[in-house]
Amino acid sequence: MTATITAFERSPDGGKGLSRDVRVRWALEEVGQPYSVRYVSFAAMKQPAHRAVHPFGQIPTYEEGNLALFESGSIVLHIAERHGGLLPADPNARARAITWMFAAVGTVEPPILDLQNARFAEGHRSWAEARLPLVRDRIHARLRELADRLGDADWLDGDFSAGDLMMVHVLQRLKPSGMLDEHPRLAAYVARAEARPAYRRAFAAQLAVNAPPDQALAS
Ligand code: GTB
Repeated sequence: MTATITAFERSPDGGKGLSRDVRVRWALEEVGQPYSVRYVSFAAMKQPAHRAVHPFGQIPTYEEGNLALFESGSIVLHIAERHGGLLPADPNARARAITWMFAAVGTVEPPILDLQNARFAEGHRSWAEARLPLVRDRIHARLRELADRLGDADWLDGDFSAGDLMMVHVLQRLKPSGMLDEHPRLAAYVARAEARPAYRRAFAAQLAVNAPPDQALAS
């Protein structure tokens, strides 16, 4: 049964691939499953019909038969558990890959989201500029720890997994800030993941909807 996911009718990032539907598109591409997309406006996201699937009025969602899910991490885990290619068969290795998924959204993503809040939601406050160095320091501390663990390996634990998929998408959010470039191992890790054919298909699919036509054609 073909799953239907939701994505922004027009992503605020203009097609940079930073909205969280890309995690789901990418996972589906990695496991070779087709999907359809229902595009929703900001207004539609807050309507009862969408909130019936996503209580917080956000994207992405995932619907397959009578199953409806929200939360990108949970959706990616569901896809990875039902189709081969994103989780190892060995139970311990599988548990470790899932641990990296949680680490991505629970440990690495929060300080990165804090930077977005500090710059945009709180940017007009008198104290906003003074807070930024603290926010950046916390991100760099996490990135150093992550880079130390990655070391010279290609992926976080053996083969590419759903843990890498989630971690890479979290890290991509830092690209516009230039902060990732200060951690060459992580920049290379993200570039390696972006070179995967499944990622490229997922990126192209969202770009086709979000970018001006000339940019989408050039990609
Ligand atoms: N924890 C949830 C998950 O992982 O699924 C978070 C979902 C979430 O924040 N969704 C965002 C959303 O629906 C879209 S991805 N926001 C609308 C709202 O809350 O009203 C977040 C996002 C937005 C914009 C950019 N961008 O422009 O770069 C990147 C990411």
